[in-house]
Parts: sequence; C-alpha cells; structure tokens
Amino acid sequence: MRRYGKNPDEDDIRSRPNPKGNRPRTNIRPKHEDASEGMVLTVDRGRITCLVEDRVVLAMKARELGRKAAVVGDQVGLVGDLSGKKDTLARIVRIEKRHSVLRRTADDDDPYERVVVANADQLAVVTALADPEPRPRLIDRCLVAAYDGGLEPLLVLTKSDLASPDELLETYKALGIRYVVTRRDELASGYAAGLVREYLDGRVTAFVGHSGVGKTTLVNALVPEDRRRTTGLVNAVTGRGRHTTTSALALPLEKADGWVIDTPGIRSFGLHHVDPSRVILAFPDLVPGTEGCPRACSHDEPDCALDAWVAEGHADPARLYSLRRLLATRERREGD
Ligand SMILES: Nc1nc2c(ncn2[C@@H]2O[C@H](COP(=O)(O)OP(=O)(O)OP(=O)(O)O)[C@@H](O)[C@H]2O)c(=O)[nH]1
Ligand SMILES: [Mg+2]
Ligand SMILES: [Zn+2]
Repeated sequence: MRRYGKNPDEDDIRSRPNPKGNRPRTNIRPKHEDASEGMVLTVDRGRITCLVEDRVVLAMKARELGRKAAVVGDQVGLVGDLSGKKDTLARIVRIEKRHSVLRRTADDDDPYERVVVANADQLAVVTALADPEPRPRLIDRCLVAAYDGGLEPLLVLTKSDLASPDELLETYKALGIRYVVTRRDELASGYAAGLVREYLDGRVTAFVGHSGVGKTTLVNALVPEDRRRTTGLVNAVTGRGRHTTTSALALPLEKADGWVIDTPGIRSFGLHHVDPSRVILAFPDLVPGTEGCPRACSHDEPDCALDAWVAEGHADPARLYSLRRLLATRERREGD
C-alpha cells in the first residue's frame, strides 16, 4: 500500500512551543519491559478504554508520558490491573510508534492540531447525498488530510434513497478514488457484509464526515449489536439532534480482520498542519511533469510547469484540474 505519511510519530502538540525548553531530563525512567500490549478503543476525558488480548481494560495515562496523548487506534503498553474488572484502572506507560496519523485543526488559522485517529490505513469520507446536503469542499479537505496523513481515501455516499450520487461521482471521477453508495434500508441485508469483504477487510478504517450523514448508522450495521456489546461500547444513532457521537470509537469487524472507527461529526476540517507540496504525491501520474517546476513550486502558481506538460498530452487535464482544486481548498473558506 502506498503511504504518504510524514513523521507520523510526532506528537500532536509539536506545533506548540515547549515552555520548559529542551532541558534534558535527569531522572531515569522505568523501562516497563513487562508492559502488556493493547489498542486504544476510545478516549473519554482522560479515561482510555483499551483492548488487551480479549479484555476491555480501562486505563489512564502514566505521568511519565507527559503531554503526549493516546488516541483511538494507538498501540500502547499497559501495566497495573489488566483484569478488565469493574473499578480497576490500568496505566498506559508507552505509546508505540504510529504508522499513520489523521490530524486536523479546528480551522485553518488554528495552530493547535489534534490527532483524530492513529494507525488507520483508510479514511472513509462519509457524505450524505441529501439531508444534510453534500459539501464538496469538506470532502476535498478530508482527502487532503488523508493524503497528508498516509491514509488511503474511500468515498462513502449515504442516503441514496434520498438523492442520486451521479453528480458528486462526476466531480470525483478524475481523482480515481474508490467509492461506495449506500442506503440505510439496504445495509440491513447482505449488503453490509459485501462492503466489508470488498473495502474493509484487513484494514483499519476511520469514518469521518459532517454530523448526521450516517456514520454511526453505517458502523453499527457493519458491527452487529452483540459484538458491540462485548466491547461494552456503544455509539447511538442520531435522532433529532440527540445521540450525536461525542468521541471516536474503534470496533472490530466480524468475520474479518479489520476495524472500523466511528468519529464525531465535524463542521470543518482545518488544514493548518498540511504541507500543500505533499498533495502532489497523491498524483503519481503528474509527478514527472513537475521536473520543470521552479524550486518549491506549490503547483498552483503561474510558473508551474504542469500546465504546459499536461497541454502536451502527458496526462489527463482533469487530473490537473482536480489537483488544483485540492491545493486551492486550503486557501478557501469552507462555506465557499
Ligand atoms: N434516509 C436515510 N436516512 C439515513 C440513512 N443513513 C442514516 N440515516 C439517518 O440519518 C440520521 C443520522 O444518522 P447517524 O448515523 O447518527 O449520523 P452520524 O454521521 O453518526 O452523526 P454524528 O454522530 O452527529 O456525527 C439518523 O436519523 C439515521 O437514521 C440513509 O441511508 N437514508
Ligand atoms: Mg454518529
Ligand atoms: Zn509546479
């Protein structure tokens, strides 16, 4: 699988100046070689739910981890009471190196970036075809974040009982992104199982999108209720504004090797942290055309060599148009 991630292991607070400076630490840290491996399923105000072997264990972060936050999808080392019994609390002493990170900022001017999900392979960008109306700008932003973070995008268009997907699919055709079109009444049948086989098996997939698009409906259809119960974790489906998902939650797929991660609805997807020059990496067919570009070309400026190269017939103009649209999405406000 192609990966575009840059230093995925860096902390989500790296853009903040360190108030204490880089004073070397003098205390010798315990090594915790005996720590057990676990995976973070959800985080709720400092309470971190982990899967350790087949037990759901509640834990908190050890002080020695400092400000580094454990997020859903993290592989962690735990010590203490790992029985998973009521009223026990383990300690997370280590967060393993991440192979991908999905980050976002609240908006583009906000330097505080948070890691939404760690170690996902795939980003399912969920968009309702109606109610709420699709917002291509938000989709574009999610795609940029996926390319930047090393996740392969999958477009999931929901509520096809309410509107046709044709227009949206036309917009994304040139990007060559895999897509699925779903509707709630079909999910109950064998359709969900087919989805799992085709797109989700063997992967960790994070579902993101605006509130009310049907992320939880989808995830719940993919993970049967009895299986959700065993993890003790349930995300309810939005009904009239209630039950909106409030924290990301990882659930294991049934009869498959993968995980699905439900996340709270987002209004915006700030890209302050993204280096626009990396977006070209998601367009390998255009990369050879950048040889004639000026140094540090943004590929969205008058001197960019791509225009002439594409005009010579080396690549599909629709691909360049799509690249430019993604590059421009960072400059534009989301309502545009
Ligand atoms: N008509 C129709 N309604 C759907 C479909 N899928 C989901 N819904 C409804 O849309 C509403 C929102 O669904 P949720 O799954 O809670 O949406 P969500 O994306 O998880 O929302 P947040 O947790 O707030 O981010 C619910 O009332 C669902 O029943 C669909 O395919 N068609
Ligand atoms: Mg939800
Ligand atoms: Zn260029």
